[in-house]
Amino acid sequence: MSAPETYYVTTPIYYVNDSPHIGHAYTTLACDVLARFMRLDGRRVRFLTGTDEHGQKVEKAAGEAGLDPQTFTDRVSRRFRELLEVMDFSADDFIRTTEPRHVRAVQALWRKLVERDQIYLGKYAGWYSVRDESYYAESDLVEGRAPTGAPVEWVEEPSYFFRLSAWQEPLLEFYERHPDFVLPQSRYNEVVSFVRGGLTDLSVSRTTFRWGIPVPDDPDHVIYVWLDALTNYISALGYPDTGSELYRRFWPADLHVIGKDILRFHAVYWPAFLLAAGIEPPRRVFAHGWWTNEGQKISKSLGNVIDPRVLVETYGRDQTRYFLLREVPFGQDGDFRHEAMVRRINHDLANDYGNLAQRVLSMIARNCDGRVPEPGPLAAEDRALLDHAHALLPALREAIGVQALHRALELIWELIGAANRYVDAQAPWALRKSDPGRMRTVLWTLAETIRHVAVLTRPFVPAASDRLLDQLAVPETDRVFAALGAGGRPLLPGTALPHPRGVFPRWQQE
Ligand code: ME8
Repeated sequence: MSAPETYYVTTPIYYVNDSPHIGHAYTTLACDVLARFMRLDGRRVRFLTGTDEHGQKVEKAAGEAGLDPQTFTDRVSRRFRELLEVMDFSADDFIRTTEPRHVRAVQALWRKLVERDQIYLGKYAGWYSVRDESYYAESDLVEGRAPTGAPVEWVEEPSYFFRLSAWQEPLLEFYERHPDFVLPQSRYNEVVSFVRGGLTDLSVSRTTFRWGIPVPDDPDHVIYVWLDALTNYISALGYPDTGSELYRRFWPADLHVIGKDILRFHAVYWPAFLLAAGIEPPRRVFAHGWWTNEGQKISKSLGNVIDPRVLVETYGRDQTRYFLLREVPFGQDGDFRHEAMVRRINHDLANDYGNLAQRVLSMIARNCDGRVPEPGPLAAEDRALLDHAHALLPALREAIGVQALHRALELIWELIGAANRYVDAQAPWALRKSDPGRMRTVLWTLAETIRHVAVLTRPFVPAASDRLLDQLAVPETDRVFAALGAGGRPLLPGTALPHPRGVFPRWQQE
């Protein structure tokens, strides 16, 4: 047998100056669904997340909390790690930029860049925003502020520079050869036009604060936080040990998922650093949109930050996961609204999906002695529904391949809709007396369809899907995509089923 295909997916590493909120949960959720999907599809997956702990912003936040930076970052980083459990995230590794493995990797990358004459010592004079951890040209400023609205300060200091300007042409060629390097397409266009506009060398060290990784052989300087942070994607694979098993297997990454705010760093600087160091760039960067809260920008100062923990306590974990990925096409901005959440919970989950399963399983419990019924010959309608179920996986692979997570859910719900129409049309309850053999065929067809749905919803709503698969007595080893489709492992007639219980409660106003 050939080795399984691999899949390496990463989240941004989150700043520890803030506690985790809906935006962080959203990015990691998308990666979690992709990672789970690929694992179920038989791929060997590496799913990385972590925290970005250096820089002036974190140094400042620690000072405000009256703590030294290491104690402060230990504390906040833990909250991001806890988020994994809160949201049922299946990350394989959690990297912190204060870990020795990361510091070693960043310094090695720096040395490699120096060795290849990609870094030189110069003088930096210009505008810097601590909030954005970013430098701005005079021409970037809008009414004396960064284009993001962040305040900027004039900075003059000796600095090392990365020869970014030399990478304009190679980057443009790279984008041309990889037209899906950045998705959505509109973001790709933004990146290309930014690079076409010209690149200037990038200041990659600072002397005005200490909380960072020292420049090798010149410890007055610390390494620019973005060069430090981006390197996490390879330090977690063991870089500079490029012969390590992890590195060989998983680099280049299949996908970096990020918010649109940090596109330039991932789609311009990062591939430039890598090309300059002779390392292959990642295969894709997907930039998703931003969430607002009931129409308002989410910000600490407005006091409207949404804590994922509260969402999970209020609405349920699978419900929150479903809502975030279904409500908004992945890549576009979204607005969090309580009403929309309740509608999704009650319509999509409780009515469409939950009721379908509950109705079918209760009929089987009552009329088939609580066992998987034995089907007779299949009618055209039965075949049509099963064909639809069998065709779903290839359609999902296509949607997931371009990170169209909302589309994947739509496709699954199209099958759920077809199954609901089929129950109504076949009316198995009416067949109980008139044609019990036909009733058994209909119920078997439905149970098989629900099995497909439950396996395919596992990446999105893992706990509820598994409760449903428990009720269908599907063994753990069969809860994978290889068990689906025409050549799969259908439900075995006669298998005893546990007593059915609803898996998606309705949301009730207290
Ligand atoms: O930028 N809606 O970290 P960060 C959707 N450390 N997503 C949101 C969001 C919102 N309202 N707010 C934040 C950093 N995000 C760097 C990254 S990577 C090498 C270094 C998400 O803590 C979104 O994914 O500011 C965004 O890119 C990320 O949080 C920013 O996290």
